[in-house]
Amino acid sequence: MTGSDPLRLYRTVRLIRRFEERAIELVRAGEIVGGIHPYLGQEGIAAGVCAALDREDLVTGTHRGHGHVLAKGADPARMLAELCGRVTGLNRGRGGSMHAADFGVGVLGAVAEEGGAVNEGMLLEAFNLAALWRVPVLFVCENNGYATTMPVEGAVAGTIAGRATAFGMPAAAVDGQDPEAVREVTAAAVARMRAGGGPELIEARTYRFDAHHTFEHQVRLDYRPPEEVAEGRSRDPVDIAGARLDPAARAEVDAAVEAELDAAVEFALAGPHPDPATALDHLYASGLTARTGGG
Ligand SMILES: Cc1ncc(C[n+]2csc(CCOP(=O)(O)OP(=O)(O)O)c2C)c(N)n1
Repeated sequence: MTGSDPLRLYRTVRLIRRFEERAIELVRAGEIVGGIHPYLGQEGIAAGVCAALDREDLVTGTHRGHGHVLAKGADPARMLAELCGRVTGLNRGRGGSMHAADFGVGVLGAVAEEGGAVNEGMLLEAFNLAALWRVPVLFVCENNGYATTMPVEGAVAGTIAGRATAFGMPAAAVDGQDPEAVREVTAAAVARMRAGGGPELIEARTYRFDAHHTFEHQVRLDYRPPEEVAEGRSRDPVDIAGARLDPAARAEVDAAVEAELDAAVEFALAGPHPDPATALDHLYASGLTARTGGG
């Protein structure tokens, strides 16, 4: 489905927003161990990109990846159970926040190894081979201005788009706070790829509304001036998408999302934790078994 659908886009950004807020509550309650990297503020990108993809298209995400999994169509209840480490989770509670996968909706999994960050040589190697072999892969850079506490200006020489164009790949920049704009630019790139085109890059400019990681809620790092945070938060993808709906339709979506998440929290917390005796299960592909004793 690639046509414009304001209701669907709003529903997705609202679902991700409230999912993340619920997940933060569950971190505080000790139900999600280890914390999360909240996607708050960046919802418009996952929503816009995935609205331009088919179910069969494959996506892979990052450590800040809950929004990608939800926007691609995974069940929020099973995703939340995964974050809570329950056997009812998408990956039996073994992937958790940073490794959630759902092959059924084309989510290969989040990858928390930062090999794709724009200053890694690995990214340039991937760009080179993708361009050389004309692989139909869309690279989406969610430029939120920071890597943890490091501002992009202090770490990135040249431009992000320039890294792609150096390999002959088309590159587009888009306002990542506007899910419809993201959907449009993605749909155009995907159409070129389906017609035989090679890889492309989209740099979606955005702002991380919350902490790099929930651990930051306990320690003040003070790397972003309050005026900058206020300015960043003033362009909220939920409001931008919501303003395109009739207020009654918006309220209806909000209520439906809330009911879905109430049920998701209940489902997540009702699931059992994995039996410690099964800790070594699923570590090896079939044919190999984990060694549990000496020798
Ligand atoms: C290979 C590797 N080195 C270091 C880390 C630790 N780490 C986790 S998130 C992060 C910063 C990522 O910044 P960015 O790619 O800009 O994504 P953002 O957090 O802004 O979404 C780092 C260094 C990691 N996950 N993997």
